[in-house]
Amino acid sequence: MTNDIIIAPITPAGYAAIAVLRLSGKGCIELLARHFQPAGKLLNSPTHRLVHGYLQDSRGNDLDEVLLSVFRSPHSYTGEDSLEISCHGNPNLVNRILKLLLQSCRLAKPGEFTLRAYLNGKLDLSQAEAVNDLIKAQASKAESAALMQLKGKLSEYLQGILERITEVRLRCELAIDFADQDLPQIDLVDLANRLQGIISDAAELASKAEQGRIIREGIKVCLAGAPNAGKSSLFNALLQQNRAIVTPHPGTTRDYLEESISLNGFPLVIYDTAGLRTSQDEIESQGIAKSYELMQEADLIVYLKEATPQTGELNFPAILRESGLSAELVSKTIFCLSKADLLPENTPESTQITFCSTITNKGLDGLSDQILVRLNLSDELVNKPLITNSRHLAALENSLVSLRMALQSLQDGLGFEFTAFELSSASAALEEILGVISPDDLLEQIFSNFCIGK
Ligand SMILES: Nc1nc2c(ncn2[C@@H]2O[C@H](COP(=O)(O)OP(=O)(O)OP(=O)(O)O)[C@@H](O)[C@H]2O)c(=O)[nH]1
Ligand SMILES: [Mg+2]
Repeated sequence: MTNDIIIAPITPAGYAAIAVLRLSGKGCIELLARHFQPAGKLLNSPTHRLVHGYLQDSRGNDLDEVLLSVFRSPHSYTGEDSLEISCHGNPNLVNRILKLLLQSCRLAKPGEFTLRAYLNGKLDLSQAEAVNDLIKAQASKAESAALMQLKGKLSEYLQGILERITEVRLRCELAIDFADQDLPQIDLVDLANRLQGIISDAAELASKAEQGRIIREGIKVCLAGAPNAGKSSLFNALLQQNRAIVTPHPGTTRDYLEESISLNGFPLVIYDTAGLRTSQDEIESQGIAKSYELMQEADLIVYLKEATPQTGELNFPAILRESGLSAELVSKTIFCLSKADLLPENTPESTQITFCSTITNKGLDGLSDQILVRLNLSDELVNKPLITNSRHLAALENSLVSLRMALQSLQDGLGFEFTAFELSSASAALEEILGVISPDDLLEQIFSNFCIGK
């Protein structure tokens, strides 16, 4: 059933000043009025009003003094009649109210309020997904990206592309319909230019999707290097907290550590790992195997090479060789000379290796900047529509394939039927992002990741 009355607490469980329960579905206002004094005030309330009164149990005893927010269809989050009950934030009280009302309605499933908002046309699918992203965002840039999507900026941008595709398709269809009539020739160059423009805009959007993905999911940065290189010290410095054990004994860190920070508003997940060496110790060996797994999965590796007072002129090829990293790992690695405070004053810096010291803090800001630069994470990234979700990227890429085929068919003179067909496929793929038509199992998959009450 998609229009029965559902209820859920929408504030976290626990003691607080206020707790809020949300009810939605046709008849929910009348349902609550049966347990509310003064009932008439609620029944006659227009939309977007607060109604003060008392909730009563089935024997007419007062349960709590509450404030009801009334939303009448279609002016509500779900598009249906809805109510929010603000009661006192005692979890036992919340349970009693919930139990009472559950006699005449049912508990909402995760994301069910937002699913209804989508089904009632209040949000498109990408906006509905943004609601969940916003709730789960781990840093301000992730919040901005989600909010931008929730406000419909991505949808508007995609709608614009969809309109341009439709325009080209209609021209092709016109050419098909009037092929045997004496109409002015279709301007092929203009058509190809239009298509090329659409392709480059769609490709530009797709090219930022990797940054979008890591902003949404958290950017995995793995600190690696030989034992004693200073990984745990750097980990603590980035966290600004003494989280990891630091000792002069090589092999201190065995199990890896994982912590989240916000770097310039970008959500980073940093891993401190066991130092890389050949070890006979079973526990340490397992830790080292984990270090390699984490390096593989990371979006970026910071490889530390320890400086000593004897470090003379830097030999980058030798450091690279000594690291033993594969070419694949090297391509996502920042090499960093740690303990730079031990170097003689005038040691020249290198373009291939950043210097840092957790004793003097020299180079730490530079390293942070370099992390963002290497991942192409600029402040402007979240000021424009951004694809952050792999479902969206897959659909956009499918659309791009069809758009490129459409252009090819036009250039090869295969006939406007082919071009029009590819353009229809390109539109259908983009519409999947907005959820113009969405199969139930996709909706189930998306909304089951939401929390109850949203
Ligand atoms: N002079 C100097 N010493 C440092 C610096 N960073 C770390 N150290 C010292 O180097 C030693 C090893 O530091 P850790 O941070 O534990 O090194 P690690 O890479 O985590 O070592 P493992 O966990 O054993 O792999 C400690 O005695 C630290 O105090 C630095 O910037 N300058
Ligand atoms: Mg360590």
